[in-house]
Amino acid sequence: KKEVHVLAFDLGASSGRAMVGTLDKSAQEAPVLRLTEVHRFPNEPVQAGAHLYWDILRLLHELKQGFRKASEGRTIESFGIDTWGVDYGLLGEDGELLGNPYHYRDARTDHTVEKVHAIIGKNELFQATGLQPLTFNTLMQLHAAVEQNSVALREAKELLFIPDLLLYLLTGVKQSEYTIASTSQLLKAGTQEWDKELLAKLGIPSDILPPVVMSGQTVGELTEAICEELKLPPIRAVAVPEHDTGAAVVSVPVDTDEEVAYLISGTWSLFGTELAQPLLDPRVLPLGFSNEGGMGGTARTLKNIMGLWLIQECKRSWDQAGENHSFADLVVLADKAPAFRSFINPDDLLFLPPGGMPERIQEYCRRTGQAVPESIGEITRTIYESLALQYRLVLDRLEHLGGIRYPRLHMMGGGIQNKLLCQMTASAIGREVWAGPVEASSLGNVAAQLIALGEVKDIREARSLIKRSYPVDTYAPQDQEAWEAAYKRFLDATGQTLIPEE
Ligand code: ADP
Ligand code: LRH
Repeated sequence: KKEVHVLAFDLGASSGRAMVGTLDKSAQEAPVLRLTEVHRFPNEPVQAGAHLYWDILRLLHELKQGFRKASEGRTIESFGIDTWGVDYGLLGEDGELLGNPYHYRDARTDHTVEKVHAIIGKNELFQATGLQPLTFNTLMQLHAAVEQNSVALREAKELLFIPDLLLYLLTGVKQSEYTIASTSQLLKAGTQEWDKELLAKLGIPSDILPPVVMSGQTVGELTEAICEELKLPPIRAVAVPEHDTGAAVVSVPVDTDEEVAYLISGTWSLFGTELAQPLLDPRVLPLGFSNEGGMGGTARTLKNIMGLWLIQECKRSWDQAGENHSFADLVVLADKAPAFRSFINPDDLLFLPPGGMPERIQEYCRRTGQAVPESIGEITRTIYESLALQYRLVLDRLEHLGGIRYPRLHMMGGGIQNKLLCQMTASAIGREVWAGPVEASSLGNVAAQLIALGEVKDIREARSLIKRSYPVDTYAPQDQEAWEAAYKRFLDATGQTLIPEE
């Protein structure tokens, strides 16, 4: 066949999408990859009573529309699903879903980290799991469920992470793909083994955890009932890197052995590198880096930065107030606003939950004695500059840990459509930014399927293919003195230092 088509579902917070990846082998020199968006749909959480939930069955419905549209005029060889990390659904004895999965921004884990640390010390937990103690990790969610005496957890026979839950609803297969499992904080650091002793100490049942599967292999196919409903032939399901960030890291457009610094820019900004082994050095915990698992068993050593969530939430508030601006318009307004007036620490937990974001940003500036941004342009500029400067701090910390200097930064994901932020980042870090690809998670998802189908040899070859098919945009640093001065003011205003005091 000259063309091979696979289907990648990528469920981000800003939207879900069904993308057909086509490997075109007709080119004379070497094959190229094309992505075609066949379906995009909202993936909004739903507040019901006191809690925030996934709208999981609506998403199953949207995936079915994706299958239909993708199959118009082409044969789909396989499919794979990636989503954000940590969230899960519980199945009962009969394999039915026990209620709606919670969304990780739900408030029920607000005080769980301290409770967990009272049982297992901070350093011990980090050494065991390699992950930062983020309020929303599956471990924290499950401990909160234990404490709150959750009926669903008491009744649960199985736990499936969201992409595996959707895969189960489509194929009947129950598994846990490694990269998504690695976001849970339930695995022993750098391994594919559930840490049963640790879970027992926290009262979390480990017999509900399914077998861990490595990505890049076929794991099942669409059920007969779904094939009949959609009038489709059986399509095979591939375990792709089911964590969106894990999938994005597969598509870093570098096909040499050099160590790269990447920044996946979407709802979150994930800043880090890929290593053969997790970094469990005691210096790592205070610097904020986690070690998640990568395709092929690598360690994705990275830091979660609050990211474009801050903009999404401001936009939502302004839209509700009738001040409608597209993401592109917001960039224009920020560009016109005065530079370096006030800064926020984007990672302040004040900014984690949804709602009232412009006011919370103003409150932060007021509380830290800075000028309070008033207009939409001023607020967005504060966010973009603060993100760029936070990236600088995290890069400095990563280089401090590893004792190396990265020649450039690879920015990837939907956020690189914001050229102002790419430029600000290059200026803040004082070196080049190479931006691309935009649909990084979908490309990683597609690449893993092509590997499973035997069309692409390995990750290295997949990265070459992506590099060839999606050239990057480069940004050179500008106004270095002004950005250096701004960095010092940013650290002061946000009370941060290269090595934080405990
Ligand atoms: P997710 O993590 O939800 O998958 P994406 O990778 O799709 O996120 O990135 C979405 C973000 O990209 C939006 O929140 C927005 O800030 C940014 N973005 C998308 N399109 C544009 C644009 N045209 N101009 C500026 N920013 C954009
Ligand atoms: C990015 C992401 C990130 C997780 C967060 C919950 O979409 O998957 O890597 O930490 O969402």
